Amino acid sequence: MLEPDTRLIVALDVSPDRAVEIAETLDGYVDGFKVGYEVVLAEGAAGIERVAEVLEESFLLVDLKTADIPEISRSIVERVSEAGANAAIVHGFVGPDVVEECAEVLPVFVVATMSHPGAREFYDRACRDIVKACDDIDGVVGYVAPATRPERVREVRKITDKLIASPGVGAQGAAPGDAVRAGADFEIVGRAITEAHDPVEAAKDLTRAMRTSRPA
Ligand code: 3DU
Repeated sequence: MLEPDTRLIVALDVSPDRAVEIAETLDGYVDGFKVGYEVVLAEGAAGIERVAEVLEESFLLVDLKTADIPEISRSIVERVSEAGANAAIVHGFVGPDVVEECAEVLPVFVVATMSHPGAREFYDRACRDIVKACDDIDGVVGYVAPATRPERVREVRKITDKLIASPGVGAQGAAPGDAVRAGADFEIVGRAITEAHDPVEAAKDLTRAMRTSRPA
């Protein structure tokens, strides 16, 4: 289910109606879709359910970047799981106890560090320790590491065999294939697809670019 093929995950940071429309159109063309606060704040868990219902082939990753105490984080992931998600994204900086609780419920991608410039201030310093602390946890299927800074993807790749999903392609400046070449399994792309004149063509162009990229 979470196996990389096209290597593309589409971030649906759009209205629930638009998310459903894009998910229906691109189901099977891309490995997965990611929904987060944009959909959940509009319609609650029902927004996740609507996207999950139209997917037959691609997986659904829910990104609430959960970062609360273990019990609350677990209950968030339980709701996400009930709504039909195949995996959830949980922050790594909160510690392995939080990650472990969540990973008992649903496969988890742990944020190892982030794509924006401010992540250099604090998150990057914790990146290696986060991966080392979470790598033996059953249910941790992978990490989120930034396409904008492929050296961080390489750092994570060196210490784990688990999946790496990398956001930051397109709108945030990384080129398609940068993160895959550094060792990522998936690239997460939002606005470069959702704001494209033709999202289907944009997704196809990106999958072609990623297919030609091979890990260094
Ligand atoms: O910049 P884009 O429109 O391609 O969207 C990137 C998505 O990935 C968006 O949903 C954002 O919340 C998520 N993300 C990052 O951009 C950076 C991270 O470090 C982690 C998640």
